[in-house]
Amino acid sequence: MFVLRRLSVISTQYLNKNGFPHMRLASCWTGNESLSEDDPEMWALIQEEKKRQKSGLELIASENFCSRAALEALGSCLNNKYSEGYPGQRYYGGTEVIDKIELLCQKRALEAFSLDPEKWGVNVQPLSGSPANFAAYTGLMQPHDRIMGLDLPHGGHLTHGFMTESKRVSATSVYFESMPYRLDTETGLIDYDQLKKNALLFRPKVIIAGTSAYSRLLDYECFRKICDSVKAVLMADMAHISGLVAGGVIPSPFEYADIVTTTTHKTLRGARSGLIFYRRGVKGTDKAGKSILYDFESRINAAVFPSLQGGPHNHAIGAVAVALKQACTPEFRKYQNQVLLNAKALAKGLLDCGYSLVSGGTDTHLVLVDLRSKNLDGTRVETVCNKCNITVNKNTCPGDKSAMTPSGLRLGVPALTSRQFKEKDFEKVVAYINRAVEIAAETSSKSGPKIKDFKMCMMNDADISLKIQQLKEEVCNFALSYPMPGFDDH
Ligand code: DSN
Repeated sequence: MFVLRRLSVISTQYLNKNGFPHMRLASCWTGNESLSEDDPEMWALIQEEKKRQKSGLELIASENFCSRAALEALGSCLNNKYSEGYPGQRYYGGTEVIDKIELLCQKRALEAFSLDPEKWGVNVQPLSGSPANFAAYTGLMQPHDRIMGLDLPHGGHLTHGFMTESKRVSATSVYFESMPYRLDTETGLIDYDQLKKNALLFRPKVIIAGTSAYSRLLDYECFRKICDSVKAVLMADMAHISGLVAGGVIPSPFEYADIVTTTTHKTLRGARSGLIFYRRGVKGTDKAGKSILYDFESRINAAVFPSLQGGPHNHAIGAVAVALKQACTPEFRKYQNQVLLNAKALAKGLLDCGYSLVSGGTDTHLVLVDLRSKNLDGTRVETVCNKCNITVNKNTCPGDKSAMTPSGLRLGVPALTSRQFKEKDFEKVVAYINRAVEIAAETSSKSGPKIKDFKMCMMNDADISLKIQQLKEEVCNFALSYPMPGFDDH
């Protein structure tokens, strides 16, 4: 009776159509049923997504396939534990093991980037990249302090302060005063001279060296000099490239930055989470020869908890620790080398087919295709690609006016490299993309000016539908012939 009364008070979702509790709940729910038994609907959706991932070409630059080992930790009992606070100073009991896990994750994070624990510390609790960035800003600045980041339409990230003429879009621009820096539209490279001039006028407290759609290496030394000229903190957001940095195949921001943030699931190939690294220890000496210490540690930690977050996601922290161990292996370095080779092969293949790339090529894991020379836009090409099992994203290119129909297509190689793709395989990938672009061009020539017309034409024109179907089947067979990490084969 008690169970019945409690249930009727709590929610009618536990009652069947006659108003009685479901049999399982009325008896004793053990919670031990498998997903397929307990929730066949969700199980089927997960199978559907698995199939989509396996049978497609995943070219979203920020995505990757996490290892089986990290996924195991992610789906573990660590999910069950609250542990507000930090190792040794928690607000909950029963955190002895969680403390060990968080400390292990911290240790591995420092090792993965070859950092001396006397000079660097790390907070492993941010839930992802955007929360990590906002926590870092909150720790470093007071409301309305000034910040400079690469403008979103020029390859920056929302959290780097994006705002439009009429709207402060990102919370970074709402709570802080943001001034963007941009690319030189001729070269497609960051305009450091203009950044320097504007920084001298704007006097920001923080300058962000970070990107989400930029295919070239950042000049961290130059950022450092600019920061020093205005006494700004240099914060590197290495979310996209942190795997390449850990693999030692591109320059590291740690030599020059004060704070470094990252996600853990892009090139780094871990579970979805975020990290904030901060300098600690001795910063310098004062006139009397006394040591001046960095104060980032307490500010960053307080910003993450208790200022912005509650209980850490211990299952994610455990899974990130697994991925960080993997990031210290020779195989990981080899993987990151292959990422660079594949990106170069992709860029070359596209250039050979007559595509324009912003900045003309790549030094990293991604390329940004400018479709204006093909009289197309990213939205139309993304739509066709999606129908053909090629997953890409539309992206703004410098000079674009609309974010809804931008002229660029961002393509990244980390996920397919995790499926053992090599340069030769990317030649085929280019051929498939090129066919999708040709279908988009044909559809565009046959349809009206609106995206709605384009989509209607894709569906209703028999010739185009057939071409899409043929390409989809070929792509599907091609993709299925490669292994997929972390998946059971059923
Ligand atoms: N969503 C990520 C990206 O695609 O770059 C950044 O948050």
